[in-house]
Amino acid sequence: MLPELPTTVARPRYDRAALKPGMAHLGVGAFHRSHQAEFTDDLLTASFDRWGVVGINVRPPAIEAALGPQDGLYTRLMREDDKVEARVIGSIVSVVDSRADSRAALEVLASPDIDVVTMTVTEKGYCHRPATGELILDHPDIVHDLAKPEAPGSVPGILVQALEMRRRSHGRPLTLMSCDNIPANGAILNSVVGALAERRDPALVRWIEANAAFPSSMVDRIAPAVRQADYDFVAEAFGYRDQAVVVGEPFRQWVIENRVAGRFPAWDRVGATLVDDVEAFEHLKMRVLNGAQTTLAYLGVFAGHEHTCDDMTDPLLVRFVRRMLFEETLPTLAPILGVDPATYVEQSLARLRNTAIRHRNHQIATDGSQKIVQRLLNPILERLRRGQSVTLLSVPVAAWMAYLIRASERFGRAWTADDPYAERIADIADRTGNDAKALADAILAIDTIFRPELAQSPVFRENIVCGLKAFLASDPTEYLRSVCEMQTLQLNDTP
Ligand code: CS2
Repeated sequence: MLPELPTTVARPRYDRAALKPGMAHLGVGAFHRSHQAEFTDDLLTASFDRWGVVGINVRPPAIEAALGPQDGLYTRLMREDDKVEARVIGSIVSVVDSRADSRAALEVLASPDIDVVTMTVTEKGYCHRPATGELILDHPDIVHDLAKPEAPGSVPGILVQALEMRRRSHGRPLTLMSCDNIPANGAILNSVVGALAERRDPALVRWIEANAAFPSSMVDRIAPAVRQADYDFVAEAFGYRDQAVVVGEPFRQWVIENRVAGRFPAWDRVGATLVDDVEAFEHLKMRVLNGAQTTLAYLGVFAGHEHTCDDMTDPLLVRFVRRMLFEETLPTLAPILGVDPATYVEQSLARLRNTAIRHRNHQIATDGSQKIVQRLLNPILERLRRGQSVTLLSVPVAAWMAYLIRASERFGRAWTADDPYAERIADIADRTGNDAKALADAILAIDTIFRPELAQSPVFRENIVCGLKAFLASDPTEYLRSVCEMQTLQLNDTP
């Protein structure tokens, strides 16, 4: 338990001892603790019910060590420039570490007390092909889970086994809700779970169809990896050590598809929005806010900046990103009643300027292969199909390639890149050297990321080659400046 709290730290205002587990969450990282767990804490305050969260980690970090001794409690700091607000969140009732052995996690997920499973397991946790959303059947974790379905290690494998256990023991329905930044995340989760279940038992497939729901959801709050300075801040400012502090910005948003099976928490009472179709919200968030973050991350690394908020002090980067969002991204978005896209862009850029949120460019650059499809490539493909320019949106795609190329041996290992495709692209770079055209050809041929229709577009290809040349040269600023200064963008005549 945390010690006596100073009055400056808000605490749960409900009877925590009476809180029972009603849902589970896979992937209790900084994001979950800053977002869904806080919404749930708000809900418990507004209308107490059996909605305690059991946190499960399938991958590192080990949460039992941090949250266990604190009885699931932790401090959530909300920061904006020099303002800080602290609050202890009480919605996580227990934590289970499932990294080495999934038995305890399966027991929780199969329990009749659990009505909802939410998850933030990152894009690659779904073991799907980013370009198409299909389960990768030869993914090593999936190969393992197909051979040993009762001792699964992957997220789809764990969920399928839990569903099978529910079917056999009590048959209660379950809502499984992805909160990851992938488009149609509910449909993707449904598809990877369904694909594994199909290989197991047709009766299980039918049971899942009748008893499980996979709503999509769009989640938003910037909550970077926690730094030592954050732990120290809590100790100095409030007088206690908390091993599970999280830091987030004031902004938060949660849009949930209204498709549930059984009991479901009324998060809409505390700020979440329930809608029939999440797609327009997902596209808005992933293409504008996440698209800007990814773009700034790569360009920021090349410019020698450390964090997003440092990128936002660089006039060239800001000019580029604003122009990209207004000219090429916004026209790809479907209108949303009550949302002005231009205001959304300005609000997103203002969020990225928050100097108290130390979001490292290298953190956002992580797993770029899993992020660029929804953030950049989908809007590019839509524009190409309509014969519209893609000059600006192609720049961060070339920057992502250059980021992985420059991490290769041949390019002097400028940094360590953390991406499932890092090795493959480093091999291409080691083999190919500095020939931008050959590099572009080899990388665009990776069809799990680039759909053939996109990879074969001469306009897109040409943009990528130009961008690669610039980003592999010592100073890409001239190139960025020239892109920013183009008066009118060329229209593509051939998609
Ligand atoms: C970021 C996201 O690391 C990343 O990929 O773009 O974590 C981003 O901060 C969140 O999606 C904001 O809601």
